[in-house]
Amino acid sequence: MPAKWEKNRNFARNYTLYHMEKHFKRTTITSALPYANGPVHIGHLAGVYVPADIYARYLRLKGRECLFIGGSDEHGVPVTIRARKEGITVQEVVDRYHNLIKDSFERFGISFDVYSRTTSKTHHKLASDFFRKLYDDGKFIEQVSEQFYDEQTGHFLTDRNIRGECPRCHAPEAYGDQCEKCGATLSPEELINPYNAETGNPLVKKPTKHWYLPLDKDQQWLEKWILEDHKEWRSNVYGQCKSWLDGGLRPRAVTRDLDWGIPVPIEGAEGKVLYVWFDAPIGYISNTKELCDAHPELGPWEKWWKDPETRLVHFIGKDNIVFHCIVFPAMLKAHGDYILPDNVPSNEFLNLEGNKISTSKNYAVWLNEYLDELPGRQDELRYVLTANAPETKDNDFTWDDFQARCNNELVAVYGNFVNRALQLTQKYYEGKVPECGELNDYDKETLAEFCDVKSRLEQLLEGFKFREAQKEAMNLARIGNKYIADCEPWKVVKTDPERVKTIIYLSLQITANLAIAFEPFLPFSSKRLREMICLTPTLSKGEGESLWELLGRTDILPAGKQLPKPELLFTKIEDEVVAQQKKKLEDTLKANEAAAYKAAPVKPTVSFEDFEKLDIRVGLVKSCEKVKKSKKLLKFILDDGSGQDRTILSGIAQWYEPERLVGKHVLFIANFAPRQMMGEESQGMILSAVNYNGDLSVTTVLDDVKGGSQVG
Ligand code: B3M
Ligand code: ZN
Repeated sequence: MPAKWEKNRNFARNYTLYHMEKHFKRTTITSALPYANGPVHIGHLAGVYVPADIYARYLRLKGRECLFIGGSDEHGVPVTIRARKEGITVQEVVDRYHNLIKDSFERFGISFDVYSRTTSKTHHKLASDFFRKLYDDGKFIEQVSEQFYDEQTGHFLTDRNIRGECPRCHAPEAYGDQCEKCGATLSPEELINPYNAETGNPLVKKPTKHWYLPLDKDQQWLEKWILEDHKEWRSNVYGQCKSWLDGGLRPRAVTRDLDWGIPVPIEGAEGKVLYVWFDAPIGYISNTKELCDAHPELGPWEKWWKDPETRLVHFIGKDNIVFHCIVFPAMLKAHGDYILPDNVPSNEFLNLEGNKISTSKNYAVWLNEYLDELPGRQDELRYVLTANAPETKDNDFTWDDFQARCNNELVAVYGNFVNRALQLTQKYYEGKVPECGELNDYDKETLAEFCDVKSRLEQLLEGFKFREAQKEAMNLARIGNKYIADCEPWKVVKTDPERVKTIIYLSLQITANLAIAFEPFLPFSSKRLREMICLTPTLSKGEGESLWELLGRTDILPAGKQLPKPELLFTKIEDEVVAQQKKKLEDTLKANEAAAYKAAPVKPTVSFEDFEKLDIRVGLVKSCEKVKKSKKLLKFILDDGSGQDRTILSGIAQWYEPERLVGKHVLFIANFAPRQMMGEESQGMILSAVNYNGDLSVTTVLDDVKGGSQVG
């Protein structure tokens, strides 16, 4: 084995051993609790759930003790907004979306050990007790402050419900916490002319009492804990934390004036609830408790949250960094007994066809719709989302890229190699794994290329570099493809059949390696492939050895093993599918544009006399054709009732095939000063309506009238 590989292997082993096995016995993996105010979309998947699932599957494959905790976030303002929009109760909203989200995660193979919800009894009690303990221990400060209040509805407003002009870019409808136009983080005080986002009512300030977590007191230990002890965190996470810390932490309110949420469990707090960002992360703990209570074999829930030998890892999106790295750790520390996160791998955002994904604007690829419209294609989406994961910067999902990656990588590289290896096994050996002969130099070279795949994958996965890790797995298929193409067994079989046995034997071993290597990333196809090569965990050699341990070996499938008839692992994504999906998004954009359209302000008043100066008439289109050398102009010949043809040129070629207009009645200005255009005289102007998006639509009359009729 080349020395270079040996070094890599040792490094990876040491790293793994050092970080995982020495320090931690088990891992609690959490993934951000999605708001139950809409279905989950590919942005959520790429940012949080796919990487978290890869990690959980990997740890399980390695036989490591871990729990993967998920659930819906059912409090907060977004669900209440949705309820008002849809005209149903908040409970109905959260029931609907919780079930939809849970079901689609399951269908997509996100392998949560538990997926519960923050409206559960367990959670209400735990979150309430958590707050009460901090309160009893004097960890909060009480403060009366002036908050925005809508006198007409009698409600205090949360940041998200306040809108107004952005002080930075002057967009008219910035939110109280953020401007979607320029991305600035805002506080409602900064907005110019704040108003209630839903009623449009202007707001006044009114005093109200709330409980605050005095984060300023946590500044010091947080600085040490993050900036010194966790330099290994991703640079985007570390950087955001540093800028929060550099800016100096301030007390944060953990209660709100709202009627939806967990009531603040102290006297004198009627009408107030826990702030959603106070209760939601506690949801991770509640959901773990629910799971462990139902499965005593997992041990008491405290083992997963309070034992220093447990490693806590939060998978989140970048807008959640401050809550998971600063606020929640401060809460856990204030409570005492709890462990703190060891890592918080957060991704950046995924855009869609160059635009921002938006739940409120319905612009997304929704997981439930994807599953319905592209059935059985879970791994294709998982593959593309990981290949394109926004790990270090925002990334773009496009359907063309989706198709290209599926067809050129999954089908043409991975699927093709596996299919060749399995088909040749059927063809030459009736599906039996052949004996391996003596290896030649090329065989050895090929083996050397992947003998360290396990340590390379481990190193990348332990470092949360899922994109690179998946590439590594795909590289194995490239090695296999090249090997089989270079060895040309279909030719060699005529001259040296013994040699072919070795080629196929090794190809099958690479196939087995692929099934294992892709297992965390593409669980559906890995399972199918394992069935095709009869590779079940029971086949692994040695007691208690996990499937993962076989990775990199070349004796996984024993000679003589009978394999069933193979089927294709992947099939192409057809052009129609892509076209349909693209059209759907374009339609949404159009609908949003139309919905956002506001008619231009009305021009200054004109007198009847002024109006009468215009001679608007109906013309019957006798002929219509494109003007040569012009992309814009159509040339009309009109019957204007005068007995003579009238020629008018109009810039609407982009919107009409000329034939469509022949025989139609159009409105035109008859006394418009004649103009020379492209060497022709245009005698008037045809009237068109300008749609919200700039499209032109020619005006006409409802009934048949004679050419030359006046309009007025
Ligand atoms: N529901 C925010 C979000 O979906 C929030 C995450 C909670 S994690 C405790 O962006
Ligand atoms: Zn702005």
